[in-house]
Amino acid sequence: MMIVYNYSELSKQDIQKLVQRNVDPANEIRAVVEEVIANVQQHGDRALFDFADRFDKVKLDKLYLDKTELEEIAAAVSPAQKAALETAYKNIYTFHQTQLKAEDKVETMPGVTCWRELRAIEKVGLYIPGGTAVLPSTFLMLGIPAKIAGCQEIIVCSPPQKNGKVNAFIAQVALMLGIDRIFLSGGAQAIAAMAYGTESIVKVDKIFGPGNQFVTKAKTIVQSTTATAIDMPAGPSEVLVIADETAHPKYIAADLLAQAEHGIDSQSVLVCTSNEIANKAIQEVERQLAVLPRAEIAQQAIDNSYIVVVDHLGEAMNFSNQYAPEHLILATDKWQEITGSIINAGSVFLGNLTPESAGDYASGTNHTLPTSSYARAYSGVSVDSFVKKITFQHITEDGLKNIGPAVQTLAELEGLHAHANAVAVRSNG
Ligand code: HSO
Ligand code: ZN
Repeated sequence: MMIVYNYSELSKQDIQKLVQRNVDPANEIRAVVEEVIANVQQHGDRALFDFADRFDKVKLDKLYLDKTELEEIAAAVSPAQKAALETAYKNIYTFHQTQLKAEDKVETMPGVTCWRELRAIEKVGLYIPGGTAVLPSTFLMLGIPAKIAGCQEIIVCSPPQKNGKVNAFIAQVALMLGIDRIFLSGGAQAIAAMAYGTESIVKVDKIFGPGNQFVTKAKTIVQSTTATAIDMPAGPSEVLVIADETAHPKYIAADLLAQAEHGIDSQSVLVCTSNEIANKAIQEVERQLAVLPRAEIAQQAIDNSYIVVVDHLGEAMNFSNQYAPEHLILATDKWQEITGSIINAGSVFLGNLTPESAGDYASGTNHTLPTSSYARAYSGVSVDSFVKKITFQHITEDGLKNIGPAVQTLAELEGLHAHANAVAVRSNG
């Protein structure tokens, strides 16, 4: 059951406590993960076979599925399912494609030109989880921007099912993306394999993708022990719904539950402008929850969730900015009046007809987003996440005359004479 708080009765400390989540650094997880990483570093592919046996309960004779095998597996996807995946693919592609923009060159002084150019990260690793819910949509959300960016090598790891294969939808997405190999490895071992490389898995430059606590811990460890970057530290998924009297309790409840069914540690927060809305939403949550196939999971997440009653939408926004939600739903017809005051959020859903599910799957935006209040400083995954922006500059003879004196003076005031010389030798012929 969701606890209801009254915003006006909450102290600063109460709010701080309410918005805090997943602060436990899970050090017992670190020990397990470090051992897995060491094992993969030492034994490479052999360790991956052993872990598949131990954790995924499958004896693999080969570490990957090739194109022919993926085609065989994907044959089980129905035409309607394929069409839905294609709609999602098209919208995500269309939205992300516009992110690849060249920047203008800037002449900062006559003869001194600076600019930035994009270069794709050469080798990226995508981790597609296979836990309680297999998420082919996550594969689309990572694979499409990687393709648009032009990454040369895209390594994909996903845990094998008991039959030593991946789910048909994952296979289908691989084919749509033109990826013809999926490595059958999951958990921390897959992250270690992509960070250090094994006989058959190439060491990548950046690792993407959500996962359980072991996967997330492995990502944070390899980030500091190798030169491998990660997309972001992704925690359990969360939503914050802001609702006023123009909202529909039925819709609010459905959105809260869509989040809750992700996992027992998911969080759904409702911030609403009256006790009446809160009570109606609670009733609706109970009604809808009762018939959900994943009710057991959703119930636990709902128990870990809460409602804050505020006096007005400004106050709601204030709380939301402190929470910095991964997903923010503005369940109000007055959404246009408050979007300007959003400071911290991963992805925002405007009005009563825009469910988070649309963005989770098919509207076009990315669903790989900062959780656990990382939205204060991080953005969600986009084409930007798969490129580097390299700065360039060119100086002409005139330019050197213009900029030279300032550079020499600055070099001398820092006591770095070789720096000054690098200008002087060019200026004095
Ligand atoms: N809400 C999840 C994404 C997802 N939902 C995948 C359904 N499938 C994190 O943004
Ligand atoms: Zn979702």
